[in-house]
Amino acid sequence: MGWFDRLKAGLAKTREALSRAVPWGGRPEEVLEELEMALLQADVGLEATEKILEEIRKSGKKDLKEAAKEAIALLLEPDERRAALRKLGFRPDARKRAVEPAGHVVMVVGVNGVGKTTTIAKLGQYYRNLGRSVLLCAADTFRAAGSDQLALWAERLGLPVIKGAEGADPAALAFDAAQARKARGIDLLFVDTAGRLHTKHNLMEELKKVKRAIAKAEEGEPKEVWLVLDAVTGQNGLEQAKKFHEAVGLTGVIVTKLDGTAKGGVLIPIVQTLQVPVKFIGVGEKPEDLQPFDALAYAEALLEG
Ligand SMILES: Nc1nc2c(ncn2[C@@H]2O[C@H](COP(=O)(O)OP(=O)(O)OP(=O)(O)O)[C@@H](O)[C@H]2O)c(=O)[nH]1
Ligand SMILES: [Mg+2]
Repeated sequence: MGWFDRLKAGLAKTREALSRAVPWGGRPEEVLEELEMALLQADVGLEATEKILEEIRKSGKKDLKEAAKEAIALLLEPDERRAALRKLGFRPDARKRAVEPAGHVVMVVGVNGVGKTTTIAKLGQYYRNLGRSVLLCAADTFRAAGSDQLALWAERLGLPVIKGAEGADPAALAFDAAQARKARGIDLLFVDTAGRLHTKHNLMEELKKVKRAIAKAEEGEPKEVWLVLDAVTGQNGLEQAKKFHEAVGLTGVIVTKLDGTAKGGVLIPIVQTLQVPVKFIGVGEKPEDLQPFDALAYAEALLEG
């Protein structure tokens, strides 16, 4: 299966909910009314839904499906990038372009069970396949199974991993890993973190500490802090996301489990609320099911067929 078919297969539930509900060939006002309902059902949220309808009307396009695709694709970009795309007359088509982390260290955060550890393993494989050297750090030391899980993946993929004993200080471990990366001249370090509930204040404090420790080992790093969100939680994930953003300053979002939900529209309010780009999406459990995010392809996969 090609990557676009995989994306489409992963988004099947959301697409069915969207396209079945909208009579694309009908009267324009009727189409827009049904589209509005369908977008709300797909967890796009009121504000972003209104913006999409406004974009469609403004476009003056007769082909409403095409106009909807472009409007959704634009709203899947943070304001700054969207403005740049519009000014240059580019459609937001970055198809199959690789996602290049800004620096060398990517810290990965998110509440428990969203898919951080498996995503890191998939990222390790993705960048290794692009010819980069990769180091993994299992700074989820709150439970033994957390770091063992990453170590097992690392072994399977043949990637080096730095892990500590259960209960070890995650900040100290991240510090060691950042130093090791520098010393060994490894291209990319991915730091896995624990995902206890965001309502427990100390998780955020712990993550801040991990971030500071990485900066101590390597000035300016981590250049990337990626939040993993589970699409199944839909709009509920947004409040969490804001808390993480406040605590550690996100530079990107990865949305997993899009294959398990009809609420794939939630990416739009995520981007609009955080003003942070989506870097990758997960549309299944296999390594190939983690894909670099492409707004136009995503919009197409939502509305096509
Ligand atoms: N269907 C589906 N399952 C996924 C996807 N990404 C991850 N998973 C599954 O989600 C489950 C939890 O993944 P983990 O990687 O352990 O999650 P975590 O965030 O590290 O969890 P904690 O370490 O407990 O905080 C696993 O069974 C994964 O296979 C996805 O895109 N689609
Ligand atoms: Mg984990």
